[in-house]
Amino acid sequence: MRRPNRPNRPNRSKRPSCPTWPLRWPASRPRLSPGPLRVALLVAALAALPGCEPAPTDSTFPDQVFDAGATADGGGASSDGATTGGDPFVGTWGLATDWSTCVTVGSRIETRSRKILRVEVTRKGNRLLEQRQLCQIQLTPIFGLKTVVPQVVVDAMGTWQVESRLLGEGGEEIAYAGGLEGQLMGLQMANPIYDVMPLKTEPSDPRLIDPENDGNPGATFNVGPSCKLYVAQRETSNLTGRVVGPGRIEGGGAHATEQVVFGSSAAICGQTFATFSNTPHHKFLMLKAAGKGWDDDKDGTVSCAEIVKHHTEWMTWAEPDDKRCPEKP
Ligand SMILES: [Ca+2]
Ligand SMILES: [Ca+2]
Repeated sequence: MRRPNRPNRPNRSKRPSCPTWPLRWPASRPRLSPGPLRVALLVAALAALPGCEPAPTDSTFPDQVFDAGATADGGGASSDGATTGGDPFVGTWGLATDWSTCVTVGSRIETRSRKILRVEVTRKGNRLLEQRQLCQIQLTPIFGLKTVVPQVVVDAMGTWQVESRLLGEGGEEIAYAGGLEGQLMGLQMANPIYDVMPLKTEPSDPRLIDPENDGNPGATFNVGPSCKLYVAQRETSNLTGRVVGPGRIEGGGAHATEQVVFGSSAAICGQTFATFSNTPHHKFLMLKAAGKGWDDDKDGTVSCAEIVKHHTEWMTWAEPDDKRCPEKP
């Protein structure tokens, strides 16, 4: 079933170019087979220095609104804005995803992508209608050098919708089948999951955006202490797991990254290397916010910042271990 979601028009008072994230529901099977994934990284064994990270700015993009007539539960609001006494799945959740990628640079090494998201869940039957927002992303260093995605790039992603399923509710175990999603950095697409990526040779592709307004096509990532990389990136993924307790879902998933590099401030960080998504070693944890004491400012809602601040209380990231990267994918 195709259920196009029409986002509100973005407020264009700040910047002329804004992604709109009209996420359409899949009409055909997803293509997650990644083929030769490539990721750009700095390989020179330079001394590792802290990467810079611009201060966060407000998102210019509006929230999307579900049009499916989803119902909130009938419970009352608790002090932290999460519902109580109603549907155990409805309300605000924190989601931490920990993706494993193997990079071939001579030998294979593992790098991990650690993301913290805020998820607002409503429900219709066994469908969980999730509005997701990326709050923070951290990439583990490669050869001591870290790629930093500036917060302004993260904030420009706005929110998007994912439709997940609960399987076997009422039985002894409930499986969680997370919906397919496409997370875009440095570009917008009519269909973030299925549209073809821009070409490296077409930096004037109108779908590219410039979140940090630096005049370079797409998003600018900081690599190491001083190198800047100009990219458009899509991550396609879905989570698969199980409900392991009240308000707690754990598991792994499928994940693929497509990255188009338009240029770099120095040739040394514009090189690309073969990568593959290390499926057996992905993991995620999704935890409902109700009753956790995350609402530090007592405003009745749990914000991205509050989820980020408290995530270390419940999420343990896997440390990179090259032994997780097999000899052959
Ligand atoms: Ca840019
Ligand atoms: Ca709050």
